[in-house]
Amino acid sequence: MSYPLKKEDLTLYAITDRYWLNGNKLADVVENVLKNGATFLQLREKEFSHEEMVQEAKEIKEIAARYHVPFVINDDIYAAKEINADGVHIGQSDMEYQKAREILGPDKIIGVSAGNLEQAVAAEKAGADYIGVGAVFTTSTKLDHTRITFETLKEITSTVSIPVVAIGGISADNLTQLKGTGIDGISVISAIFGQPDPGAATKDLLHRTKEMLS
Ligand code: TZP
Ligand code: MG
Repeated sequence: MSYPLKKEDLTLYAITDRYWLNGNKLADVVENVLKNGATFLQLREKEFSHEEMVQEAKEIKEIAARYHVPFVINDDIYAAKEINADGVHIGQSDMEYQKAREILGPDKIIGVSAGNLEQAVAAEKAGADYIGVGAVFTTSTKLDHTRITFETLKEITSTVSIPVVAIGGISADNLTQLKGTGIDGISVISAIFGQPDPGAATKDLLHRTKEMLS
């Protein structure tokens, strides 16, 4: 993987979503979010063609590099390869992981989503650098999500040794409920990008997350 990835890099993992842009430019919002302390960045644009992804990712990559924040692309392994991103975040299937590793090589970050213990263990065994586990709360950002209990989350964090980030419906108001689950960080879309001031929201979340993790 490129860095190597440290658990602290995953403290506050921001995932983009242009749904919330409100006429603002993604690059500007991302810069504001990184300036205010997000520790990891994923470009997730489900509606983008490969070409659009490449174009947007090039600009975002430059910004992330300036803030020394690891930058991964959701799903589009070839876009990640093409722009030399720090890595990708993919679904949990073993095949997808193997393909991503083959294309990106040993030095890139590959994050994998896991919705249960079995998937988490499989992802670690395959070689994933971290896993995203959720949804820990209900969320309207991803309507087809399935919830995971805190019990299962704890089971996962105590079983795998790679870093674990929780995802799904996490907000400034509910994140303290994750205390003691053994996670290494939180991963959010709407709690940052859906806020009137994404920079201020980032700063506040970072503070609260550090407190929750301590
Ligand atoms: N995967 C599981 S829940 C989710 C994803 C991508 C959505 C997270 O978005 P939000 O707004 O932080 O709930
Ligand atoms: Mg996916």
